[in-house]
Amino acid sequence: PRVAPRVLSVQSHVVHGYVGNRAAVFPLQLLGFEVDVINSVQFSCHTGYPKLAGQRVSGDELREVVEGLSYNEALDHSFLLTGYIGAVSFLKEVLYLRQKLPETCCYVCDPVLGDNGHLYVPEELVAVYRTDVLQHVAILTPNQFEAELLTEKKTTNIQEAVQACNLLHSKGPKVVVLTTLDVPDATKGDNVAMLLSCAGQRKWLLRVPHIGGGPFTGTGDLTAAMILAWTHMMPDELPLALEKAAAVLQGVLRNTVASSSARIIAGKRVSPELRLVESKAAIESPRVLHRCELV
Ligand code: PLP
Ligand code: PXL
Repeated sequence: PRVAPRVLSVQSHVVHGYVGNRAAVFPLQLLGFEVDVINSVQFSCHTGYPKLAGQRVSGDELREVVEGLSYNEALDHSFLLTGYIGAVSFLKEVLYLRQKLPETCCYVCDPVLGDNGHLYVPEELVAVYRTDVLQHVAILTPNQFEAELLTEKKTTNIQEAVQACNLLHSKGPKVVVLTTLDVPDATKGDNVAMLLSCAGQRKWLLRVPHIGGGPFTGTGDLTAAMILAWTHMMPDELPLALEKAAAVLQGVLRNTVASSSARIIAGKRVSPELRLVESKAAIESPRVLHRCELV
């Protein structure tokens, strides 16, 4: 039997709902990955709910866990996956962890900084990603706003997005996926666009219909996990891997809006949680309805 690829996932834990590790771990396991899990926070719910409650893990506490894994010879993963990280001290310890993992370990980094022009981490994290993290990353999955922050350039059309990817490649990552590209020549109406870029190659644009009822939370985390999974399963067909990853998202979101809608909690609108468990089939066997095109 083939040995399952091993992923070390460092992300948020929420008790209720599906963001961070709660959005990434179950789908990766369904697809046959052995997932070890480090929780960077434990919150009751994601930050879009009216009350934020729970604990954050400090950089020192992360190091303690890493030293334990190292001593116990448990740092043998083929993938490191990181998502939302809220403090520079924690991000620096992630780099220490990276350095303790095998050199061949593929670092898949979702540089969670913000969305739609709005930062949701301290601003000093941006420079740390740019100068210290990118050089260690194999696969980078920024949304458009994160790519703009990392490149210090605005993106207003597909051509500028292509240039942003090339600039990001020059800092380390061999594969860059812009997980959102909200420019008119890419979306062409009410669609969601993504751009796949392998260093030195032509880019692929994927356009899928926008599914209303959101904005959803956890979609970026699920997207990064599915890009890890499908690029691993089809390394010679990366456009198809992106199509599969996007098809998972579309299947999950269709199931989500079919069975739930936004609620008002303590006067605040909260979008429905991703219906991951009910979407088992869509995760295992995504139906590709939309294909990439070369740009
Ligand atoms: N990712 C993909 C592939 C989508 O199709 C969608 C919505 O259609 C989203 C993410 C989430 O979009 P939003 O949360 O902005 O509504
Ligand atoms: O989906 C990113 C994310 C990660 N972790 C926590 C969050 C969110 C989004 O709201 O609240 C704790």
